[in-house]
Amino acid sequence: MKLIFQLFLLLFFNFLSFVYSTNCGQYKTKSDCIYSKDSCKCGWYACSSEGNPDLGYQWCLEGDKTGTKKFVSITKCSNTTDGYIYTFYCKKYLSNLAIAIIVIVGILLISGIVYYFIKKKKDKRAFYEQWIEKLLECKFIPENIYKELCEKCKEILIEENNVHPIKSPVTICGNIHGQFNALLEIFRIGGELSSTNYVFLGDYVDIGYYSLETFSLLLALKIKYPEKIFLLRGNHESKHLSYSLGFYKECVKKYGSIHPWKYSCQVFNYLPIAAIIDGSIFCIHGGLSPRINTIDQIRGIDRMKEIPEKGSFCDLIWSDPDTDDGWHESPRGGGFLFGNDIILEFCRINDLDLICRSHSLIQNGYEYKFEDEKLVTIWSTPNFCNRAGNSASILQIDENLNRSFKIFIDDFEEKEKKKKKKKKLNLF
Ligand SMILES: [Mn+2]
Repeated sequence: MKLIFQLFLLLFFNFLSFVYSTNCGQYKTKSDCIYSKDSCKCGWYACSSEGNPDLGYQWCLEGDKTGTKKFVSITKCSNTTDGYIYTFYCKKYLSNLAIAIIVIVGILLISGIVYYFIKKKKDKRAFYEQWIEKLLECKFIPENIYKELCEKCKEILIEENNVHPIKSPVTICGNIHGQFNALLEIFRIGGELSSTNYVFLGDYVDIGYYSLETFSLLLALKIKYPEKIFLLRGNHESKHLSYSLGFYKECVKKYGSIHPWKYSCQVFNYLPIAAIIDGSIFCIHGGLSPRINTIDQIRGIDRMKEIPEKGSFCDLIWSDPDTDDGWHESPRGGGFLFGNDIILEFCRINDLDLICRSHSLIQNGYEYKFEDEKLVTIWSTPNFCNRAGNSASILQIDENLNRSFKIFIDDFEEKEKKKKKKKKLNLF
């Protein structure tokens, strides 16, 4: 394909140079030719010394305004050395021909370029598909491919807003923390991408053993389905936490290099802070901030950086709801504890039905913090750390914004044993 494209370019530019360099003769003036238009019956004519200068003949050509020419006669010129106006004819002729050919070549060129890019896009899709196949088997991919995934994902994420708008139906997923089985289970029970979008509330890495595979698969799916998969930022998507809580060590162990961790940290900085579903369900990793009253204020945050230790950006990622009204210091060290009065006020100001967040382990997989059901915590890692014994959940929102939770537990090993033949996961 590349060769055809180059050939097109070559032909096109060769032709252009041919048109502009062609000179059928030295144009002088009409009067240089002894035969004037009146004395010659031709509409256009040319006296050419190229014909046969010794014999003193002139080429006499006839044509009309449409550019059609025909040879009429050869008439003897009395002064053939006095030049010719052959150029006049020749250029006219060429200009029409040139336009026709330029149009044809132009069309071919444009269709060639369009075809080239469509083909390239398809090839790229096929390229990611083969790695997705591998990642679905919980195998990590070569370092150069992982680097490419990160680079490509940054290009997509930079286009997304701090508060990214998402349309229902959508499946909302909480913390995963490198438990790869949990991610596969989410897709199994959540359904195919043709029937639902997915938004993940952050904390993909650290603690579990498969942070790299989990994050890689999410990146690859984000690239393949940028309008279907949405990844928000959790507090673990930071240099500081992912260095000390497992992801860094896992990268070094699996790749023998710190570079994949560095590429990942760059991607972390591009992840959106929040999402809003059909304008009424607000999704965030942690919670609210005393410095933020409106969603518009979140849109103004510069997110392309490490999560700061304090300030509104930090609060949104780190805060937790609490039974006491008002704002209180958080035992986590970052963010705040906020009460139901704060939640109700934020929902009222921003016309929200629900705030969806993760960030806290919930024994039953999800929890409405208060009876009015304006804030829910979703946790998607069953049996956290292989010892918490908790259930996990996802929240599905349909086109009418009806909510339904799907609960799952850590019974993956038993399921595997039961399966005589391993059924391939069909996501799409
Ligand atoms: Mn968290």
